[in-house]
Amino acid sequence: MRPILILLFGLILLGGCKKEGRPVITPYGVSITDGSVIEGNGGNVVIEFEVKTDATVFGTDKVTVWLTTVEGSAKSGTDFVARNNVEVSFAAGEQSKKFQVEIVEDTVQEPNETFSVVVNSVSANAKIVDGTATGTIQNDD
Ligand SMILES: [Ca+2]
Ligand SMILES: [Ca+2]
Repeated sequence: MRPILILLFGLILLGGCKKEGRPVITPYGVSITDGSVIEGNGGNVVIEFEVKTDATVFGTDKVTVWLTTVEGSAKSGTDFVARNNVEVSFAAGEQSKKFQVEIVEDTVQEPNETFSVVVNSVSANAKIVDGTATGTIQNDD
């Protein structure tokens, strides 16, 4: 019986040491920041959103975020290209990722238009801190 107890005690100690080495206490907080772009009249215009974790991803951790575009005054198909449940992952050492949405350029005079990017879900080791970003398409016609 005694060796088993010693083994258990050792494992608990080992576990404690491992935890002390962690600079981060999960869950990681995930947020997404607003984006804006001048519409353009052709070519390949994209609007960029920054997806961030509140701490650099540590060790063997991997943080995964799923993002979807939501129409506002800007409509999918005519103003931007919809993205649905797109996976963005953070590996060790990462804290910031770009999420791009393609813009549909035109030469039509119209007001500035907006749509949203929302965080649908995150991996079990993360939580949503700010899960909605506004994307603004600035008219240039
Ligand atoms: Ca334009
Ligand atoms: Ca326009």
